[in-house]
Amino acid sequence: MLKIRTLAVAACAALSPLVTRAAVAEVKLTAAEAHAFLTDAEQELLELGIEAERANWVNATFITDDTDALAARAGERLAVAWARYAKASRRFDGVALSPEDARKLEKLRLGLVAPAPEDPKESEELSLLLTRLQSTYGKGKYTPAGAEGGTPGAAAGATEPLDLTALSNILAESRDAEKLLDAWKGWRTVSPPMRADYARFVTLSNKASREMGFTDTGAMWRAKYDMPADDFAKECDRLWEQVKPLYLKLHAYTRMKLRETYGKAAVPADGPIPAHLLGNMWAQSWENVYPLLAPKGVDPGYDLNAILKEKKLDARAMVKVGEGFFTSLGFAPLPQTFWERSLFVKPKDREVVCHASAWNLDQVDDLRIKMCIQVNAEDFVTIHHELGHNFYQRAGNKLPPFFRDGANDGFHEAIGDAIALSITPSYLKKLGFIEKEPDASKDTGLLLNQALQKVSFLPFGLLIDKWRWGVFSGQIPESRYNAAWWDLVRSYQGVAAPVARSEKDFDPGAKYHVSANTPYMRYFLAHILQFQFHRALAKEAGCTQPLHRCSVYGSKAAGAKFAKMLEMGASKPWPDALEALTGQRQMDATAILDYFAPLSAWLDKELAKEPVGWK
Ligand code: X8Z
Ligand code: ZN
Repeated sequence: MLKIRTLAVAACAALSPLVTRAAVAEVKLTAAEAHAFLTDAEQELLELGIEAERANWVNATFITDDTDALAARAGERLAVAWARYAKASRRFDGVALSPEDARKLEKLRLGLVAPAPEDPKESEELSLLLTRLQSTYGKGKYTPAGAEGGTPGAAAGATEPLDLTALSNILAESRDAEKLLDAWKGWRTVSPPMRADYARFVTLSNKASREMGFTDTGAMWRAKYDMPADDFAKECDRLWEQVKPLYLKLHAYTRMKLRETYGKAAVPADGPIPAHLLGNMWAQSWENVYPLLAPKGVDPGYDLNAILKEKKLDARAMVKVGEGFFTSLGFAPLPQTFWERSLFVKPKDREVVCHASAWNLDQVDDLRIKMCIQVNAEDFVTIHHELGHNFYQRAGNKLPPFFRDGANDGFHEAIGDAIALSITPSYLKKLGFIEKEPDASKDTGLLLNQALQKVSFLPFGLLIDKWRWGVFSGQIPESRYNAAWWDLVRSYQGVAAPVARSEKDFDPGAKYHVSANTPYMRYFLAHILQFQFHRALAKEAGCTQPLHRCSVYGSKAAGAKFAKMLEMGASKPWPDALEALTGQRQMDATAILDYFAPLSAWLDKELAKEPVGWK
């Protein structure tokens, strides 16, 4: 899966002389030797990476103590070898390399999300911790008190322990504040046991990062963006400042409408919004409360959730529709093995990691997704998201292994989302899902729904790694893990925990990417980039309508331009890739602001008497 860079390293005998800096200190190394070293590194890391991915796939689709152990072992072998190669590469500092080899060297030094410490005991411990954290999340369940005989307000009627999918469905569908609260609190009973593991993981991961020459793991993560690490942090803040006014308006409108539903005691006029009322387990996107917010008279009058069910689409059929979008742009269909080996539906007989992911197991054509698909609009969009990863993976599969990646990780997350922005009424009509396109007077409803998916996400996308960067740097000590989390949620999202939290809780661990150690700023970037991509694709497809009405379905011209960027993989700095598609060399929030401009003007009118922001 994507988060683990899938190249690998072997601890081979041939390598060991290179590892000993002192042994070669006097020898003047050449560009040819660096080239040979990189070729070896790529090959060995590729092999170990594939091995680790196979173990990870089996582990994520069949969680047991045994598959945990196998995945941890394979992950350790990869991380240890990678760290050894990365350190050995220091001997080529100062050697003039070809641009391609210089970039490969950088990928080698920055490629790992979780580097291994030199001490073998510690690298083993770190790998076990990483696997255990992810599996604890994957197996997480909560049995409501009501199921054992009746606490009022608990998820009544449940007789079985509820997993994340079931609890998330309650958050999405129920309008009973007590039931919502029970599901919200219930999922957060899964994460306190992760707290000690997480703290130990932070210590070991930082140790390894320091051995690699970084001040801490957060600094290593920030260094991956073809610019100095500090500049990257500033770049994220700059983008946030661009979109913040739009977010504040959406927040104020949402709070006003939720107040009408749940009352002003529950939703104060000028305070943060309680986290359990926003339709999502982490309040990270709010489209599930659209029905409570739908403006009268400007609602488009169709519901994709209902349509997918009426049409009796199953999980596989939904994926087929997603594939159809990509092939309409000129991309080759997915290989037969994709259909045979993917996991589309949650198996009943075993534990799996349901969080959606896309894989390329052999780094060539063994593409798969793993997803517990439900027939609803949210998962329909997520399918396009995952397929975006797969088509990007395949587009770069002829590049040298170090370059088989996204231009940056935000690009990888933005590809499928950019395609999903083309799921417009005109496209749904082409699919035969609706008979008639709603006229332009209904655009406000469509845009509001879209904003509840995309704009609501922005501060959440930003704050997860603000928290982790603080944790890795030590600015957030273990004694403040939870308090610091809620400070960030309140300050960026204007959202508050619905009940008191304490340091006995570990609410960050209730989010997949924290337990699975997947960096998160990529999603913030993706929510900016996908609109830049969409704007460029729409232009290429000749769309002259407002951006939100443009669908690039069937446009071979847009597909060809898109493919040009995808085929570059990580071979060039990301501004080059961005330029190939958009003509721009900067990440730029004007595209998302253009897209939502009509909604923004409408919100101004709706909010004439409403406070904006929170105390
Ligand atoms: O994790 C994902 C994808 C897999 S790469 C389903 N996303 C983030 C999340 O669920 O928190 C997509 C949007 C944000
Ligand atoms: Zn993704």
